[in-house]
Amino acid sequence: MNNITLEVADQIATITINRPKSLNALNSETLAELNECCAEVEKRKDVRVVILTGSGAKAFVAGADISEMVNATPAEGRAMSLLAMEAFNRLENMPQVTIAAVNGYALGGGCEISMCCDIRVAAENAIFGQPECGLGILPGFGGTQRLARLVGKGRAKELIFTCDKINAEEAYRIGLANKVVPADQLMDECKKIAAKILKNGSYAISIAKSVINAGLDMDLLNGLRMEADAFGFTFSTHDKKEGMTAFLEKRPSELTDF
Ligand code: DAK
Repeated sequence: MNNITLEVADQIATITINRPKSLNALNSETLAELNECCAEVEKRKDVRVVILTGSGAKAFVAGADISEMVNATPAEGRAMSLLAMEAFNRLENMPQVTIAAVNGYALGGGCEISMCCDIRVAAENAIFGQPECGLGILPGFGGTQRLARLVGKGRAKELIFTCDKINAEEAYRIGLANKVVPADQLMDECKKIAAKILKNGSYAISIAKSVINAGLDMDLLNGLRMEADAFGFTFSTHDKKEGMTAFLEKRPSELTDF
């Protein structure tokens, strides 16, 4: 792969978007590679948490690649959209927990890709924004939908209509970032969060993730019914028996399902 690197250690996969000269802008090749990389990682049982980041000290992802889009035809735009949709949906629905380590600019498609992750940890120098309306387009990698679901309709509209860029603290205040840390502590902090997640049942977490994601598109009653079905299902797992038995026997549990 030319634009994506993958490292796996201690059950954590780190996926790095690696085009620092273009501030990690997403061109078609990068989107295709990201899709391929996520497809590989989602099958790996030795990976339980994924950290997504950008290379260099300046940018997470500065958006879709404007130099590729400037002369694209509607058909090329559509092809790019389908490619991105596949990659972004795959990232959002991986069985593993995904953490975006936002190490600088997260603009346009960069903000949108961070929102496909389960958790966003921002470095103090992170800048978020949806500047598409200033380019004569609108957020097209899910920004109009995912941003509104994360921060509410009013704030999403304000960000999209004004094209304001907001810093990490503001992103934290409105619920776009889960946490803000000094830049040099970003990866350590993500790994600390990963370590907490790894102590818990990965299979139960993956089912909880799927129920949360699907439930956000349902009415409450149907979401609760889905939760009840999934909850019942966990009573069939090794981890449920082990987790509860270990508690009653006052010993640490060994949760191994995934
Ligand atoms: N695309 C291509 N190149 C980019 C880029 C981008 N998004 N962002 C930065 N670069 C390149 C710059 O052109 C420059 O290249 P050289 O001139 O060195 O060759 C290099 O990265 C360094 O950038 P700057 O010189 O501009 O660095 P500064 O520190 O001065 O400014 C900045 C940093 C992040 C504020 C600035 O680069 C910037 O404003 N970048 C553009 C941010 C932006 O507007 N992002 C949103 C892109 S639109 C679609 C769905 C969705 C989308 C597209 C299609 N379909 C459904 C088909 C999404 C669209 C977007 O994300």
